[in-house]
Amino acid sequence: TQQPGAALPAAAQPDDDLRTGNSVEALRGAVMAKLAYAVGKVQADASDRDWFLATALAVRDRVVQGWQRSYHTTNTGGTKRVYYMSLEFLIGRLMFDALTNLGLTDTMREALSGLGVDLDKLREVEPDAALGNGGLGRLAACFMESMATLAVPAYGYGIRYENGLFRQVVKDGWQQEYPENWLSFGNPWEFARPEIAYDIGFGGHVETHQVDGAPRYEWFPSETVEAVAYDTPVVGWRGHHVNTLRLWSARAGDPLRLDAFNEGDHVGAMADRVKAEAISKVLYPSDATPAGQELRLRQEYFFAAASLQDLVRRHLKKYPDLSNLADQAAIQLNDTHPAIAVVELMRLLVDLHGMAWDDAWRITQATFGYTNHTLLPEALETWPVPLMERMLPRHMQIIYLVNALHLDKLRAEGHSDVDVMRSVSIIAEGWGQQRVKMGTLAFIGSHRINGVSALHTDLMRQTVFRDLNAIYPDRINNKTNGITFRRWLMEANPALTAILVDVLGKAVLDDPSHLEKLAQHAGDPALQARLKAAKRDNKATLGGIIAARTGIQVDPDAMFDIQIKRIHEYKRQHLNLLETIALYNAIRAEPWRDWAPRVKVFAGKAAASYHTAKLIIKLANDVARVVNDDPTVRGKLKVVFLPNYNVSLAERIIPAADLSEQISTAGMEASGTGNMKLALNGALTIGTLDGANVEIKERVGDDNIFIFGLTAEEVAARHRSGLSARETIANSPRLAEVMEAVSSGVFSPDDTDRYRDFANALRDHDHFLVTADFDDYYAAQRRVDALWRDQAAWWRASIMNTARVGWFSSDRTIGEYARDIWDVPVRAAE
Ligand code: HBZ
Repeated sequence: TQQPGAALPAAAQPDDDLRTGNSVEALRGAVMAKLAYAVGKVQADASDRDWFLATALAVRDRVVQGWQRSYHTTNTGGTKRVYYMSLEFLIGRLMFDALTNLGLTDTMREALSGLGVDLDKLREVEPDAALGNGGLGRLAACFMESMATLAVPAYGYGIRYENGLFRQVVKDGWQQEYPENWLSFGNPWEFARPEIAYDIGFGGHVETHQVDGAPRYEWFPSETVEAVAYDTPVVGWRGHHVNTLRLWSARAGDPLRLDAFNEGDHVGAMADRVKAEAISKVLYPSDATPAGQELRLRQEYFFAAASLQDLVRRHLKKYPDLSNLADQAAIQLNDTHPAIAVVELMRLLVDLHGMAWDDAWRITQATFGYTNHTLLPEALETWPVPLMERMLPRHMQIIYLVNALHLDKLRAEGHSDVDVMRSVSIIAEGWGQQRVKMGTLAFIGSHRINGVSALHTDLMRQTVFRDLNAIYPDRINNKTNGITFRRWLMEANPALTAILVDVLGKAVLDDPSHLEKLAQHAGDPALQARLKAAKRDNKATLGGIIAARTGIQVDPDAMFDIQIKRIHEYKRQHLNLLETIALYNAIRAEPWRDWAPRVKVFAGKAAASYHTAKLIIKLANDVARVVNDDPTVRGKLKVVFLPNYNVSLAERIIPAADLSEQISTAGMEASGTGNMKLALNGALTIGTLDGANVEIKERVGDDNIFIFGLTAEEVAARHRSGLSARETIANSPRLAEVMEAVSSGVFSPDDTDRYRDFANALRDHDHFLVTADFDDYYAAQRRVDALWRDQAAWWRASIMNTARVGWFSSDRTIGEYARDIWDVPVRAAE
């Protein structure tokens, strides 16, 4: 007799298993099987996209094993779960995340090459899932990966937008927006869960009845939309733990019910269907400005309500009631977009589960945490009370009651100052219309409120939440942002990663604190040479992309000076452009001098309705055309605007950067996270003392960063002083010359008035203090030039940056959230 399994043919041995085996042969067999049976193609006819699907599905099988294991462990362990609620998850491509974290990248590359297929070509075929705008959405994606890495049992909750962020095309220098349908060829990572669906109500009326002498409220919505779950597994580093990103798709309610509603009116029924399903059709492309419209509020309530029903159902499968909800669930609100969840949970607890108000409020506060991502007054969400009353009548009642009890309590505690009461009230009066302040609601409904960098958190305490902070001094805390090193170092920059492993050992992959040891080698010429060669390769690759997309040829030996982020006046791409023009003028005046050759690269999207931001893109392209066509500055200065910036393009640009532009008006960038990615990859920062730049400076040291400009305090003082920009310009001949050139049409000969108003706005208002910071910025850039000319010193500084920014790992950030906000354990580092 044989041992069980001993007689199995080789193909069925564990490591050759088509579902789970991780050998080259097993992976190759798995991909071939997927191509045949899931994609339905024969090898000879398979396109790159077919191969990508087959490969992704084979990889997914390997993720699913861990997924089921993690689910089982969490479920039987009774551990508290974290729910990260976010209207945005800017996840990008997922194949290399999964391969990297499962340790299968090289094996898969070999398996495919045996089939004549190039894994790195397939990588480019995967659609870039852009279910977010910028920093806030990308942070949510990094956090999902870190929560899986740290084995925090977590769900991400969001919306499965059919259309992610628009695709940017630059035509004649102007941005044009095109729809991005990332799902059109199918999504191999997601699992549709049509059986997990919840009714979400809108509109209608509220009825009151007496139950045991107390009023009970019942909401009768006039419209119902179904939220259907789609699950994507999120695998952590080394595949130990796998979490779920659950995105909701809107589906019109039961068609029979619709028909009844419409009395055989087929056309009307279809119109209702379209209205219902519009909820998950498109991501609002606004960034740092509130979206405003009614559809946006419908999106917010839709996903908040579906997520709460989902987590309440999960809780009640295990426990008799919701009294211990806060011990089992921590809900994090990613900005105020999901803040209506505070009210919805109160409604579920009080109206549907009969809980006493005070108990419900205690549980709600203990369950929620709120992260603020901006202080810009124009970006703080408020909703008109009449709109809320119409769309969510019961919620509006609850908001009024929450507010009344909150203000009563303060009065009872002796607060009476009218301005204070006004500022801490959830309802804003004014302009003849009441509005609901979502930030105040989120604050009142949470036990912890956090900012995303030390400076931002301090400013929160001093400005938007000053009065609330005085009343609840322990609620606001700081959680400086972080980035996942798996994507932003290992996947994006394998050449640098290989050098780091060689010098520091493999442990650096598990624990970024090992990076610090690199500092000892900062002056080592051999290490500098290796890093420089790796960077040069990355720059040559980016140069190829630049040539393919713009036709501009760049020299990989020039300094790559990079500003990549959403286009916004507070981020001051125009400051960079004015300096570019000044430099251009200076080179033309003295072309014989030893200029440090530079390539200035800009990339980023402007909100479709943000006129000035789109004009800044046009200016970048106008300046690029003039500079790149001028033989006098050839070999010394090039300017590039790379279209359609997204996560995948960032993965190519960041490893090729020498200089990182982080030049926002101090006090306005809450944190920034691109600053961290660029420094980790060895770029030196030129920046203001804003957001996390302050903390980067503290870590890399003053000698290894170029700081310039007004501080946040000086910015506030300057705004109070009313100092005029015209005077500032008049006092700077260099700036005056640049302003005159832009204003008079030197860069827009086809339309000499194009930048007239733009320049005049800088002269008259300059809210973002571009003119005030100009001279100091120009001087800082000349210090950059000087350091670049001393390559040994430059590379020493570059190494110090990589060595000292390990702290900005999102594993560290998530560890802090887990400890200080969620009260959940994390897996210890290996
Ligand atoms: O969040 C960004 C901050 O500007 C940035 O400094 C920070 O690093 C990052 C992560 O904390 N904020 C955003 O990205 N905000 C938005 O994208 C946004 C989206 C929709 C809105 C408002 C803001 O309605």
